[in-house]
Amino acid sequence: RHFGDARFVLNPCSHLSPDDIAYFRSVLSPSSIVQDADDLETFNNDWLQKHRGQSKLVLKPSSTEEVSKTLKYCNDNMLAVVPQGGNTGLVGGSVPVFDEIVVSMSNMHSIRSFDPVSGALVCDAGCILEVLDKYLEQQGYIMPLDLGAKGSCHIGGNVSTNAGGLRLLRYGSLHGTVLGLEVVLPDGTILDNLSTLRKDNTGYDLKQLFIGSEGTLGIVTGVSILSPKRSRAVNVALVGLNSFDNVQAAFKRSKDELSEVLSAFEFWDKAAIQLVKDHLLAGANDPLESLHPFYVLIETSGSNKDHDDAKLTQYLEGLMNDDIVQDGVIAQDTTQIQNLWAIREGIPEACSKAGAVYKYDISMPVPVLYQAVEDMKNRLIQKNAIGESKLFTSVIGYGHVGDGNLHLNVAAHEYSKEATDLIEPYIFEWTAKHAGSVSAEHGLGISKNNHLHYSKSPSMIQLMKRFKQLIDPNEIMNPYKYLPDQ
Ligand code: FAD
Ligand code: S2G
Ligand code: ZN
Repeated sequence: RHFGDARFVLNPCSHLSPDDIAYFRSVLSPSSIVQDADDLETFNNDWLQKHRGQSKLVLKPSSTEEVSKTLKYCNDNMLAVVPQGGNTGLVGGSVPVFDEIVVSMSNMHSIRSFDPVSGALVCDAGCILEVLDKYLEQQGYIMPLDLGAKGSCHIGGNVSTNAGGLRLLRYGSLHGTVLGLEVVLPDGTILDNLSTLRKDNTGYDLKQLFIGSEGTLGIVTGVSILSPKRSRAVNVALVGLNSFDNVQAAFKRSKDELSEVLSAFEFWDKAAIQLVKDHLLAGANDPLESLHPFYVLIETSGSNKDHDDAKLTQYLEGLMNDDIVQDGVIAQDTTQIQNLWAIREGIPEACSKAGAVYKYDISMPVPVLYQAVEDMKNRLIQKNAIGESKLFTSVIGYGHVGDGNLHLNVAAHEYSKEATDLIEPYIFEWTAKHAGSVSAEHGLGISKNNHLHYSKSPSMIQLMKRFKQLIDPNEIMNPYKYLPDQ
């Protein structure tokens, strides 16, 4: 992001003073205050290494009270703040644009309570997703979401981005599984809505407004989430297919024949697996003998292994007999299950190793899901912009079929205005034309905030702005992001 970019109307936030540091030292422990230039680096750079801030101060509060005092002071003194969880966000939302103060939730990682009857888990926002899933595994339960970033992302960040991920098909969105939130507002008010009730129809459901608000309304400090029982029997199969029509046919059949035990249906194309083989699986063999135009990973999760095995085998045999799939394997043990998932979860990393990758996380009706990849490829061919010694090297498609969510990645040698202009606004116009959303699950951050109008009406955007004004009148919360620039 170029500094002094004419786009940014510098909001009237002030800059740090020695008095500010003195105040934070009076509230937080010395180890919770980071000012060393080297230590600041990780907090100023996003996972894609595409967005870089200049923050001179990172605060790591250890309690909701400390967050409240910190935010109130920042609000009273017009100091801009970027809340940060695991910093795995992909839209530039988790790092400063200029020298905003980073409030990192990494020191708030306690599990507060777990109810083994309902599965209601209450924890600090800074708990790492994978740590929570391992804790629940001991209790016979499972987190209702799973992402490739599980080893670093925080549940507070997941809630703040309304993360989707690999299990949404089975367990639904966080708008359904989050039972309550504890949130600190910019003025320091602590909203204690950490309910563990499944039903509570008393007034506006305020937590919903913070789910997916990306740090622009307040800081999530506590999460109450409903975790389902962990299935005793998990199966994973990988199949190779010749067309996306066959991917759709396999998906439709999976809903009929696997039905209640279906827990994931992920696809990727040949370009994706080629990158994984080139950059991650070096040497390891491809589980399917030859390269296929498309791959689908199917997971079932149920209570009776024999029953599920029979269902899955019958489903796969039917696909083979009807020439919907060309090849397939069923994992025989947990190691093979992990190896198959590692291919799918390795695609983002493999893409980022392919060069400067332009990422588009779009949702649309399933029938046109892969059309976006084909139309993009054709466009770049027509523009003579893809291939050896051209601007772009490959166009990759993968994602969550059941959610109608495509991850379109366009790999270039480097980020440039010329490359960007060949893809944008084309991809956003394409998505709007196909009644899709320009951000299915990754959110808006600073990458998509000025493309919001492709998916939301002026009246919707106007109401969002009014709500932002109501909650954060000083505009200290994650400025320059999420909503369109003035
Ligand atoms: P951060 O990146 O730290 O922050 C994300 C946003 O939330 C920022 O705007 C930040 O200001 C705000 N925020 C963070 N914590 C808080 C808080 N406590 N209170 C208020 N605001 C806060 N995303 C998906 O949806 N589905 C996927 O399948 C998926 N897979 C991924 C795979 C990989 C390999 C990677 C690198 C990322 C993936 N992501 C995916 C994107 C990212 O992991 C998610 O957006 C995740 O929810 C971000 O969590 P985080 O803790 O890293 O948040
Ligand atoms: C996924 C991760 C990020 C990306 O793998 O499901 O959400 O787009 C993505 O590579
Ligand atoms: Zn995804």
